[in-house]
Amino acid sequence: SPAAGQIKFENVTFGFPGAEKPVIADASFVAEPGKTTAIIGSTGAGKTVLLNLMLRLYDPQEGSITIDGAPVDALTRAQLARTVSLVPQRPYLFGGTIASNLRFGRTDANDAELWEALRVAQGEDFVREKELGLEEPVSQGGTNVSGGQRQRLSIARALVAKPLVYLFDDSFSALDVATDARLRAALPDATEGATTIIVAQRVSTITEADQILVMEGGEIVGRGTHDELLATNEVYQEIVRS
Ligand code: DGT
Ligand code: MG
Repeated sequence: SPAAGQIKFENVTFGFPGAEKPVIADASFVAEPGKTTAIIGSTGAGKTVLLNLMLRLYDPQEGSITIDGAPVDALTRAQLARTVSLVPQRPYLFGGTIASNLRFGRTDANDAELWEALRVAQGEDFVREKELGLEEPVSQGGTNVSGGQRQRLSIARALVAKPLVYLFDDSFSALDVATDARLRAALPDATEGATTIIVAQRVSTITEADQILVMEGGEIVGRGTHDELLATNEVYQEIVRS
């Protein structure tokens, strides 16, 4: 079957060398193309490590991770980078211009595509205000760009790449609630057909997700829709109350 971007974890266990307790313990789930899978859980629960495992920043000690049935460790890192775009929890910009940063994942994207990605990522206005627009210089690390702007450029960069799989690691919690809402309203059209995985802190970011995974201490302790988890899962109820 053609590449679609289905991600499957089967009994994945991962621990850092020397640590006595695994950081991810026996995790199994499927994230389907065209659907949004959300991951929520307290700090240190293992959400970032789970996303990083998909990109093979580390490899699990046990279990398997596949994309469309193919083990991720059978893909080259270049193939993986074309298939999966991660918006990291701490976005990184390199020295260059706004345009070169946005084209990181797909060098042949034209300016109209960059503007469209910026529109979705709620970054269009601040780039238009720059004297040189898309050609505005960015210093290494993005130190001449505010944290919120870095976040939006990082989201736009992922959109420009048009991958099969989007991983958003806590990409929306630094945005104010109104911007978060506008971005998420624009996102489904922009990512249509892709597999979307969103790590979130705010429940309001993920209430519409097709599937929510609740993580605690490296384990997936609940899964379902918002309404299902609200009715049945104590950890989720606690997150909603807090
Ligand atoms: P967050 O971002 O604060 O909401 O927390 P999570 O859920 O993203 O947590 P995560 O995946 O960064 O960390 C899970 C656990 O793994 C936590 O106990 C810290 C530990 N850990 C993370 N990165 C490393 C690392 O590079 N080396 C070691 N030894 N431990 C790490
Ligand atoms: Mg994290």
